[in-house]
Amino acid sequence: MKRAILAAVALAAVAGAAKAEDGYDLWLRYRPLEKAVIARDVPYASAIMAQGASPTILAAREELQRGLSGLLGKRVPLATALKSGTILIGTPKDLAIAKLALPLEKAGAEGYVIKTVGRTTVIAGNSDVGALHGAFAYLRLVQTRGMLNSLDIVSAPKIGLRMLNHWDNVDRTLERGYSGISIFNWWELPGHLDPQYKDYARANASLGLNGTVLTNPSGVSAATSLETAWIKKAAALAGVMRPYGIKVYLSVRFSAPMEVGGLKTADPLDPQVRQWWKDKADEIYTLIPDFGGFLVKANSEGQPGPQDYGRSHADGANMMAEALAPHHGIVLWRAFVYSPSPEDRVKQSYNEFKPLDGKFLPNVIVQSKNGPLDFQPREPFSPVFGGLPNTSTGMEFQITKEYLGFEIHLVYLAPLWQEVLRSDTFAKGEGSTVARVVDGSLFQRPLSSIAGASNIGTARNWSGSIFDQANWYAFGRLAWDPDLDSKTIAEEWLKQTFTADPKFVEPVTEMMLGSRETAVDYMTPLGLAHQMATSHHYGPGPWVDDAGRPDWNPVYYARADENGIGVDRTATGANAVSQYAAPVAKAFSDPKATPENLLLWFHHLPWSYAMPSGGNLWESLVHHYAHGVNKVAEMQTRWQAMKPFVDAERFQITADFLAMQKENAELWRDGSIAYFQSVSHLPLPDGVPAPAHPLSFYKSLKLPFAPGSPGRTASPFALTGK
Ligand code: BDP
Repeated sequence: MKRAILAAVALAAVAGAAKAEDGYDLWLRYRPLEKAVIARDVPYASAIMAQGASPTILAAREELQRGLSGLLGKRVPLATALKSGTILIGTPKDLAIAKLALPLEKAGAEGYVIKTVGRTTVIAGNSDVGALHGAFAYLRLVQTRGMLNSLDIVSAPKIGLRMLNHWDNVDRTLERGYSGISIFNWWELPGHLDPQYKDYARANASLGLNGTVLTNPSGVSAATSLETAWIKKAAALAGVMRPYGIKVYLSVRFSAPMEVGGLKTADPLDPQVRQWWKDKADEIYTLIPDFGGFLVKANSEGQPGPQDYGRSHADGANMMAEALAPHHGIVLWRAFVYSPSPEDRVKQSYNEFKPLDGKFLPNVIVQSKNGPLDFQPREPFSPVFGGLPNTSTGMEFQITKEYLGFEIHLVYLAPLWQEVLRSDTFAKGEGSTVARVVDGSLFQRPLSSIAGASNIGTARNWSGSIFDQANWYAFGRLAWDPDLDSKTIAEEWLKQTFTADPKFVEPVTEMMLGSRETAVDYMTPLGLAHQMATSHHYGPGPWVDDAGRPDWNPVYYARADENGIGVDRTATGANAVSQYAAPVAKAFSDPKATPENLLLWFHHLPWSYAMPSGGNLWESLVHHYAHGVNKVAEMQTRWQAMKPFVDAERFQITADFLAMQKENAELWRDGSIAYFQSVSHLPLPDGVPAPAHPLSFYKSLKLPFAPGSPGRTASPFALTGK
């Protein structure tokens, strides 16, 4: 009995502040540090002196006080005179900072300097927002247990526009959201400002994000939000974001002049239409003087666009750009153009935009998804990156895990994004990485941008799962610096979100880093793509619907038959390789030179193809599925061992989701193997157990809501045939 009590006490001591937490505080938890750490590592933080009184400086001061008071376990006072041990924050507008000769020329408009000067910690920016970013960076250092004795840091964002794209509808449903409904309560706006808006702004500012698109680019929300009443709602949100350096943008529907303006046409060359957009822009800027601009999805998946009038994407984008230019607004024109055609789908975006390179006005950014298909677990980089030297080309990632297990599967996305950003386009020879295209340096573009389709909703923990917060965090950190390493980001996030104890941080970092490859293994190994059921994108396609028709996705994207599997995208097939720069095209044309993890993306190969890594293609494929499931089981075991370090609530949701992920991964493995076996007629490799169910079983796999209904916003509780 006594021993049990002692053990419990010991456990509580290990767990430290592991009180029940619901995840609302994200990585801005500011729980008390150990006394020894404070004494050793956090000097010169006994009071806060802020220079200036702008809303942004006040926000920085408030955050510093909140954060340090929490971390140091006592209220840190504000000071009006500089004393030894004070934190001084501001800009060179203030004499105390100006005379310090800080290296602010390297900090740019939004970056910061953090420097220990004598017994003072100075946090400075060229602008108030820069200072605010510095305050958050300083708090990150304290939370991640950095040594703060002699700081000498300069940091500036490498990419100009760093934004979240909300696919939020005006009725608050989410296109591809798995964390509740939209946090933007349009019904109550502009009358009531939910306190969550400020926390949202704080979280984004802590990462240095500087823009947010409030509405979904697909569907009618993009028209409704241009009505005057809605612009006023957006203006109210802009008011909350402004002190945090975040501009609001709206998605706009190309046909809005008709839907909202009552015009007969939306033809971009029609003078009345052009005037309508100008007037609309003027109206918006009257209400939101620092409005960011428009995000547009046009002529894609049935959305209206300039091609409806025989005009080009450039005609459409430039019309809007002209309307926004006097106000310094930006058009983000999406390159995700998908309309069913006999042509290989992955070629469409490049085919439509390459001929328009150089035809866009300077305030237009063409925003491309990372891959040429659609946010798959793995794709090669889109040839739009590097292919448009005379166009500002922005990156679009998907933070919400539409194709990676929604909020249920633990998949840390930074390795995926890093893989893309580090891919070499060879557009200007070796070293022409996607990151250098996106940050504008490769082609010396005036504008640069990176966007992430948000995973935020009304779930108390914001993202549906605790580990999906890491994807929001990682997106923001990579947006600031696309050269950051996904391991560093994972460690930072874990230390702030849970504990800095290495016994927790090391194993869980490793688990996070492997998690994306694990999902690739059980979903779409070896360069396969889009094996998700057409209706929901969560689990494997059931392959045959109730009417006996095969699900289009697995069939179209795997092209598996008796002879082999994969899509021939070389010169003998769809020739998508020709869209890449010569050295890349050459490598992708040769199965031996194509990375094994993209093999079936570019090649249709016989099942007996000898794999460089050993075995034949069939054996290798089966092995990957099995490996993926085993890895999820390992994640489960590893997480169980972390129980002493995590509060009960956040431990349990993660354990529950991992159990569901394990069950789902088995269905992915068994269903995929059963399907490919049904077309290849090959026996299973030695030692591989037969799938638990016949192929017909997977037909009955359904999610408990109708695809395309508002229910898509809800989580499927389980993908199960039981
Ligand atoms: C697809 C999604 C769809 C989005 C589309 C897009 O399934 O819901 O509207 O992307 O990016 O992946 O516009």
